[in-house]
Amino acid sequence: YTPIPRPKGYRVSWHANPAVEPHHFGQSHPMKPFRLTLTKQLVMAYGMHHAMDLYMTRAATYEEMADFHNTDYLDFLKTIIPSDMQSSDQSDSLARFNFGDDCPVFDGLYNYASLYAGGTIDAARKLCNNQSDIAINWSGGLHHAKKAEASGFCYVNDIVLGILQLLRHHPRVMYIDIDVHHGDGVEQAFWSTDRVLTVSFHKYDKDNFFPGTGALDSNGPAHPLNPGAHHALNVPLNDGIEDDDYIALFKEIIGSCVSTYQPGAIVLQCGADSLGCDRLGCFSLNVQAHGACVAYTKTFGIPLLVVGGGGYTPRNVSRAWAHETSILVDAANIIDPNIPDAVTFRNHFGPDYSLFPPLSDMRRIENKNSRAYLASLVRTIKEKLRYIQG
Ligand code: TV1
Ligand code: CA
Ligand code: ZN
Repeated sequence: YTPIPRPKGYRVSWHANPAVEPHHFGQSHPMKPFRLTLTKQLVMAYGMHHAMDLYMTRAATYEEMADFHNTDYLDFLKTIIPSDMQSSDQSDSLARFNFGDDCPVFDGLYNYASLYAGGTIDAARKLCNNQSDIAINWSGGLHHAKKAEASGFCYVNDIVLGILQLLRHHPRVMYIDIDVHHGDGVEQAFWSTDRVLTVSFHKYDKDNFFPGTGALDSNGPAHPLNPGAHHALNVPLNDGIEDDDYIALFKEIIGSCVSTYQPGAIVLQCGADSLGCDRLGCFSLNVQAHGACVAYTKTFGIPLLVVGGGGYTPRNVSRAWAHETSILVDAANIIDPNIPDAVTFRNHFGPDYSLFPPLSDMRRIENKNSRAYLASLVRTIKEKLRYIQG
């Protein structure tokens, strides 16, 4: 391969710890940390690691995680072991902290959660110290975790911890979430402050799609004394949204939000379950369209923290995150769309061995988002932005 040169005019940092990758949620559980191994193999086979500063991240400390999480929850997380899942004297705590099928107790759980959280905190600090302009942690992005509760495969909310770091240096931080699920944990953590504007794009079906929150008119507690009122924006979508509509919607909404709010830093959650053919998702996006959102967010030239999130078809998750890494190091136009021969686990990318298989055609889902509906979303969100100041 040819090493990718460093981008001109800005610095990109990569924050990872390989010890995250071997964790197993359990036999049939959809969350597979192995997708991070596949992502890293692609990034290295393309020579992109030469274009970034590489940091081996450390586990977040208990005290760092306690910046957001309750200590009784962290104490439980730290001590619980897999055999406790069957134990009757733990069943109250397991229920209280929402452990179960979605959030199982597996070997090394505390290590796993503190490692991905440490990556996002380190990435945020590099941005704050002006040692990086774009900081990437693909193992983070676990947007559902609450102060004292696991939720939706998420145990520690690394995004909240990263934003808390950024708030030490920036008056306003904007959070963008393109995971197919609603970014409820991040929204809730900051819905009483006007210093964070959260914007989530997601499939919304109150009764039939997790987590069931994130309606267009759900914008945080509307109490007149709440400075955070109106600072949670939601873009609820239906099944089958396609590339051009999604990109246009993303640009319209995010462009307006950035020019109104004037954030000092942006956090972008790149959940790859919004791709077509995802095991849990229901959108019809191709890798290029998912990447176009990352490319557009980068055009603002604002310090950018990029994290992963969902994504349940590992070969496509790694395609998207490798492509997005190439966008962030300004190499998308020079990397080979055919997956290099040297990639470890290359068999996962057959039979096409392409970085851009036609995901939108491989599993047809009827597009239930009419142009009129999408136009009404844009109109309503622009009206909501009138309450927001930069
Ligand atoms: C074990 C084994 C757990 C197989 C969970 C899909 C499984 C799911 C499993 C699953 C599954 C969900 C719910 C229902 C809440 C439950 C990382 C009352 C085939 C950020 C989290 C989705 C998404 C949770 C996380 C959802 C993220 N869907 N098989 N579980 N209950 N949970 O619907 O946003 O991507 O599906
Ligand atoms: Ca989302
Ligand atoms: Zn998701």
